[in-house]
Amino acid sequence: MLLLLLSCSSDNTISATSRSTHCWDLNGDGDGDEDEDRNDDGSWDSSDCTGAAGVDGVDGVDGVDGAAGSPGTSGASGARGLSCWDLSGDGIQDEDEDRNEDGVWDASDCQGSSGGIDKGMLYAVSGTSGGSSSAVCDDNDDVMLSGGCAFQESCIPADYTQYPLYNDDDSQPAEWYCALNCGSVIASGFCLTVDSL
Ligand SMILES: [Ca+2]
Ligand SMILES: [Ca+2]
Ligand SMILES: [Ca+2]
Ligand SMILES: [Ca+2]
Repeated sequence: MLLLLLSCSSDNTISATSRSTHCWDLNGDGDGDEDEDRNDDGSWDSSDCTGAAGVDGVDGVDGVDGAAGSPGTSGASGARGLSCWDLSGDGIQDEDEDRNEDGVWDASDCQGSSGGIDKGMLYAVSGTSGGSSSAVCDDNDDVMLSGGCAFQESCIPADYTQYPLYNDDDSQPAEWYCALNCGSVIASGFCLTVDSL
């Protein structure tokens, strides 16, 4: 594009001067000078009119949080746990896992092994009269008998005395002494572990 400049001389004659207004023509001489081909592509056009880079803009404000997502789907079920009786952990009812030998594999088979003498349990007793006598171990692991001694059928106890022996002596097996009108008898009990029987 050419800009036509008109001026009047003192003698009222009009002269015209042309001047380049190409945006790339930095020195306004109408020629495409080498330093005016800013992008070095051999052409002088509007693509050479790029100005200096602007300053960085100001950061925008943070946006608002998005809505919560929907819950995920449930996970797959875990593997089935082991039964307490399944000592081998194979899920099979092995014979030795039926600890109480009742043909059922359940929580009653989950007893731990005996840790020795159990308080209050009697493991062996002799000389008592069965159902009429009973015996337990006391806290000192001494046998406490009750119900008297065993009687022979020919010896009906019209009168007898009885008292425990060694109930407080850990070094002696506890006994139950019975003095009958036809003699005397000693019932003995022992607090033992099951493995000792
Ligand atoms: Ca020029
Ligand atoms: Ca160019
Ligand atoms: Ca098993
Ligand atoms: Ca069982």
